Amino acid sequence: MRIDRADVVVTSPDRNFVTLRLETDEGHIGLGDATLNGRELAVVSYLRDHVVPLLLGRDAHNIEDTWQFLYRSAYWRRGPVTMAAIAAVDVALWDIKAKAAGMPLYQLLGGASRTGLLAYGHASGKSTEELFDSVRKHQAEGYKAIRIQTGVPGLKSIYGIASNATFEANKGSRYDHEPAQRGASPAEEDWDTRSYLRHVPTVFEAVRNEFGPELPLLHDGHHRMTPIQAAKLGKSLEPYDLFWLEDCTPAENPEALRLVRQHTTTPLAIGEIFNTVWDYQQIIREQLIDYVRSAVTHTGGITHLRKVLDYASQYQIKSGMHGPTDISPVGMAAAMHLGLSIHNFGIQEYMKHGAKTDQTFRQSFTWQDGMLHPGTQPGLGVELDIDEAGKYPYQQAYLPYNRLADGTVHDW
Ligand code: GCO
Ligand code: MG
Repeated sequence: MRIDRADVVVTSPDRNFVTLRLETDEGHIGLGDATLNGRELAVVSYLRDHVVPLLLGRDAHNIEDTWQFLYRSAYWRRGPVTMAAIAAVDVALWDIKAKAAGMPLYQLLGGASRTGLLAYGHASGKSTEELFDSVRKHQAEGYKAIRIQTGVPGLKSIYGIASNATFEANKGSRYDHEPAQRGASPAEEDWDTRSYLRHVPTVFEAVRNEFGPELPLLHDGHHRMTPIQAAKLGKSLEPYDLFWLEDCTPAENPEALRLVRQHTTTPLAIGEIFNTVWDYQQIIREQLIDYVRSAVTHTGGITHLRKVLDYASQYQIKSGMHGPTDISPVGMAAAMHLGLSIHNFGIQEYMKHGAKTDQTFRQSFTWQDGMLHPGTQPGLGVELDIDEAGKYPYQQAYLPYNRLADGTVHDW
């Protein structure tokens, strides 16, 4: 079975998505997500200009060989652009193989290891009242695990908060449920770590008092702390029994986690901006984390992320795949098939896409009682409506960034 057509589809129903669509001489269509939030067109060019010409005529069945060929022949390895492009090819080929076999993809990955995937959603609020309200709304939607982000006294805006405005299917004017905003330049936000460190434990105390000890709670530090600050936060959150503390320090310095680990038993999750198994080598070997945050989309596809997760399984480290709305429905489906099949599944992040996105990408996953399931359609179970996609041209959009009170740019 040969690849005889490859198209890169850029569409912006509620936000920008980049999708690779492969077609074979036997008429099978495969989809792969290549969306790199805020830098989408770099991956489009990588695919269109450098990868698509190499795919035409290749045997669609040779997934591992195609992966190795694209990775090694480029010479310039790793990095988000390269790995998102390779991921899209990889996932599209898995989609094709599963369709050719007439099976849902998870069957080819070893079959189901569980009946469904526990998923967490994003509750947030500027005040405690707003936050409680948001937690309740998520519970009403079925969520059984919830990420908690709140405003910090003295700060005007903060990551993960305003996105709450569109939790109810795009009613607000925000750019889907995410911090990225359409526009010509990134929004500037303010930041103060000392206020944040003082405030967050009081929020978790209030949430535990209101919602009890059972509910799994998560929190995202979004790379903003120094190692000693992260250690302090992890320690101060111990009484509230977090499911995880995410991205407590910047991901570029894995050694920082040694110091954090020495001080706290709060479980740690990291990796949404990692791209390869080599980014994880040290932190898995030294058991510095508890959850792998990578998305299939940004980590070289199913072929490569499965290698990361197999390695992690030797150390009882579990998956916690990235699933904000900038992972397209195609990327989410890939995550669900992989999560259903592996033994060391932990939790899946799940934010609902907007209505236009759901119309553009027809999906067959199910969401019931706080659990996701990829469905039983052959392949990934996602179809891209090209006419619908054509209605929404690409729009420039940027993630925000932070400055401290004295004007210094800070980690975002
Ligand atoms: C998360 C993430 C996202 C990112 C976004 C960047 O944990 O879901 O931190 O909200 O900020 O995906 O593109
Ligand atoms: Mg995160």
